[in-house]
Amino acid sequence: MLHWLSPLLTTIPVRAEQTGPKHVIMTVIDDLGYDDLGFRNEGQILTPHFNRLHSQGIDLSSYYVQPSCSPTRAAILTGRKPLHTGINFWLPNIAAGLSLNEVTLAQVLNRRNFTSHAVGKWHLGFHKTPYTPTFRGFSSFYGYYEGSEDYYTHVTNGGFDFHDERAPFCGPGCTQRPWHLQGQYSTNLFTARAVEIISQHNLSSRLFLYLAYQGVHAPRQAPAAYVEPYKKGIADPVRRTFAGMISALDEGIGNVTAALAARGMFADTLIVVTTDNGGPTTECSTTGQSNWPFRGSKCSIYEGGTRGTAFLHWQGLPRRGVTFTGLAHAADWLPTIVSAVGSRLWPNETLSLDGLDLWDALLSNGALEPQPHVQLPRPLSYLPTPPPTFRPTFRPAFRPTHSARPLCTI
Ligand SMILES: *[C@@H]1O[C@H](CO)[C@@H](O)[C@H](O)[C@H]1NC(C)=O
Ligand SMILES: *[C@@H]1O[C@H](CO)[C@@H](O)[C@H](O)[C@H]1NC(C)=O
Ligand SMILES: *[C@@H]1O[C@H](CO)[C@@H](O)[C@H](O)[C@H]1NC(C)=O
Ligand SMILES: CC(=O)N[C@H]1CO[C@H](CO)[C@@H](O)[C@@H]1O
Repeated sequence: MLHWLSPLLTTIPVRAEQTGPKHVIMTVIDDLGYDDLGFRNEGQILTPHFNRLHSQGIDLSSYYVQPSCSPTRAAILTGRKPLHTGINFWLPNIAAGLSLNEVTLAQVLNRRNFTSHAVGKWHLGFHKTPYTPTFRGFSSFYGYYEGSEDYYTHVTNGGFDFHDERAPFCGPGCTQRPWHLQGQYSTNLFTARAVEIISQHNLSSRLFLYLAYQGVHAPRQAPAAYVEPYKKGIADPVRRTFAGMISALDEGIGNVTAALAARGMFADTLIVVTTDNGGPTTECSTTGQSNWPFRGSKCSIYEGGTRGTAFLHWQGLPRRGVTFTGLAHAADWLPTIVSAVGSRLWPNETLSLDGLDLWDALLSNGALEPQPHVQLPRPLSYLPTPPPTFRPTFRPAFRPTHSARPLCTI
């Protein structure tokens, strides 16, 4: 796929009138409920690092997601809603994934001098190697292909699902299975990898890090040290362990921001934090989430399932510590981020988008309207669309060692 894009590498103009963030970190928290970070629940759960970014960033108070994970992840990465991606529900362990005709945010940013890495959960298909992250624009992947697993053994339904892929198009002969990491908590592992990516990033390109944490999806597991501070404050043992899972994530985001600062990248980085769906409470397997004040749960289309927590931080924001009350959806991130980094989409560069470019609306706190993604005025006649009959030439890298029966990994 690199071949048909290479003529573009030097031809994407930057919007001269605006200097946006240079790097982008998209942090996706799995199954985060609306009421689960400290700034929402009056400090019941201690999240100093999230709180600091939130208090100096922009809160999206009317932000919507799909009621389960794969559809939202597809929307974030393509700018398109389930009606168009065809990903309407979480993907069980079947021969399906995000269509190879879709163009991902990583692929879009790579044409604009970015190097993209993915860490954590994928859950957009793996039955054939070309559906896996390093074939979708990411130069590395460190995480799991399916929807959930044990945080320590990295086993789901009897199969070890942990892949360490350190090159683009990393198929057989390249993908590693890090068995030696069994026993280590995934929030620590994924944080360490994110910190490594930031520390090793060659600053002659821009960094896009898709950091899709496993936390706080079921199963309910947290190292004791993170749960300890809640012994007195939270009586319910379910919510207490859950709070520990959140605290681990908070420490992780603290480490990530510290790594950015150490590289001198923090001021130049747009950090987005989003859930993938509302917290599972009354439907699907709960880990201890709360969606207060909204009714409903993950797997329902009430606000509790679809109105998510999201905020963004960048030091260059003209207004910080504000709330954007306009409607926003996970599909808006792709055009919004392209705009934020000072670029525009070419005609036909992606399949037609559902998402809107919110960047000017966010910067003006709603004074300006969201825009359909603004295309460059001049069609690029030499930009081919992705070949519709792209045929994988690789054999699947990942052969599940367990049976192919559908997983309950909603
Ligand atoms: C954050 O960094 C500290 C110091 O390196 C480390 O001990 C801790 O485990 C890290 N936290 C996470 C969640 O990875
Ligand atoms: C960073 O990338 C540039 C351009 O590709 C290259 O010239 C340079 O050697 C790289 N630096 C390091 C430290 O790898
Ligand atoms: C990529 O960005 C770096 C740093 O901003 C710059 O030096 C380099 O020329 C850029 N490369 C391209 C191909 O735009
Ligand atoms: C394949 C495809 O979507 N082609 C479209 C590219 O954009 C032009 C307009 O710029 C449309 O007319 C084509 O249909």
